[in-house]
Amino acid sequence: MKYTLPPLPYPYDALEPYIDARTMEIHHTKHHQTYVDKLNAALEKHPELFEKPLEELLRDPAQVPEDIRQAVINHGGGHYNHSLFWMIMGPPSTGSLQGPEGPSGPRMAGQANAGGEPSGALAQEINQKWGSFEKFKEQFTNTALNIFGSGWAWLDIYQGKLKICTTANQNSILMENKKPILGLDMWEHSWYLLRQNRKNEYVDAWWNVVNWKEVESRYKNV
Ligand code: MN3
Repeated sequence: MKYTLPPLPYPYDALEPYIDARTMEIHHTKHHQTYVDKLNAALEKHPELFEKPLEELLRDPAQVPEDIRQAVINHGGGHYNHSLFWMIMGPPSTGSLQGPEGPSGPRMAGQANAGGEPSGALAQEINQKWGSFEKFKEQFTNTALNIFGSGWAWLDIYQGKLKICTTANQNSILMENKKPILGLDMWEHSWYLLRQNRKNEYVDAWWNVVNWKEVESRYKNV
């Protein structure tokens, strides 16, 4: 089956004012769509690969024929990374979000309370490993800002433990046997329209839209 662009689980303006609607729309309908299209175009040369889960191809790209291997790494990785990225964000718990019935209406299920801090077992492991959530946040932020060129910062699980790591381009961390639970897109298209060169503002703002409930559920389902 051909890959298709997954719909965003919230409207384009839902992450305002931290990530603007125009950036979200272009990022989703142009950038992500292009990864989907180019992944499909590559796999059409070896259609039997449509039957395999994308995770499997990304975990072990050696099984992908050489003529499309790099295209699958780039565009399959791009599709996988962005699909995760949309899910681990959500409307901030303070800000302009309103429920479907207006300011006094209920928030949409599963869409509230982004930002803040994780809870439960994930919070415990973060505190154990980094000392506090603030220290974790600082290290993740520094790691993201130190990426040279385009790439991603990740909170992942490797050999049963939480780690912070980065990948270049659209490389998937599945290739390194790591499981991503939180990812931050550090390609310029993620912030340039709103913030130009001020990528530190983008990272600071992004923490307000992290959907920790989703990250926690990925942490539990390892
Ligand atoms: Mn992107």
